[in-house]
Amino acid sequence: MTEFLPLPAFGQTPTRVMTIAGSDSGGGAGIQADMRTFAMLGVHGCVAVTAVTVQNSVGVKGFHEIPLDVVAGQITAVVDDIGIQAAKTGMLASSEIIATIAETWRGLDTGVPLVVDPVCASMHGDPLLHPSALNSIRTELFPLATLVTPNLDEVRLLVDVEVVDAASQREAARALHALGPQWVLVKGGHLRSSGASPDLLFDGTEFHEFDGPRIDTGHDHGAGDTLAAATAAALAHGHTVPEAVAFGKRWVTECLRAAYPLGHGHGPVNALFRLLQ
Ligand code: PXL
Repeated sequence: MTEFLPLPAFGQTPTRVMTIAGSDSGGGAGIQADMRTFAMLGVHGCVAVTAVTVQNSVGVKGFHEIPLDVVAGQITAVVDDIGIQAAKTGMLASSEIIATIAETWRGLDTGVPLVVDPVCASMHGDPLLHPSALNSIRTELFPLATLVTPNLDEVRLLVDVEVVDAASQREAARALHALGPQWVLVKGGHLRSSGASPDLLFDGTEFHEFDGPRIDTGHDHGAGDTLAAATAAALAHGHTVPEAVAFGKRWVTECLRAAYPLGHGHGPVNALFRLLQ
């Protein structure tokens, strides 16, 4: 990968991006993954923590939700003072937290792009969202989103479409777009039958296809977070959604190539690939 985002000059305030997401004690996914990608791309990452997970490479043992006023307060404090050029959401845990974020975001009226990664479960299948909160993702958050980035499991939960081929991927994109986001990215990385990783982007009119190699690694913890974070960083720099998605996909592909084992379970994608020998 040769082209990255422009870096700030020495001592110059960088572009700012906020992640509204959960903490992963294992350091592989969640806000830790987002901040790593932001740092490696030369943007200043700000954080609104929604929940603290207790997890390692083997699984998520539980999580603690952050009080609603603290979730809202983090977002407002950052936007009011530091200012951001884009934001993304990850693990949101509950319908109350989602409603709080939606209300806060609407009130701030930042006008900046919002990427919603509708995280429902960890790669181990451990829940990161109460099932009752699915509807809040659909009704509260999707209408505010510039881009939503579900994987195929999340597609099934959100719109009850089983994506098995290009036609059902288009059907899923249409159903998701009807929920109100400006753009939908149906990620094909979990299409196990395919040797490729075809992602489909849709704005309600036109389909854009993004082909990339499927990187066969057992270590892909944090891949979805990293894609959404890199895409948000590119949007913050003023790229169009198709350009930003193309960039995010190239970025996560390189992070997947450099993924490493950690602990006894699944290791994380590696946003530090540019530093490696
Ligand atoms: O990769 C999805 C994800 C997001 N956020 C947190 C997580 C995970 C997966 O485990 O733990 C906090």
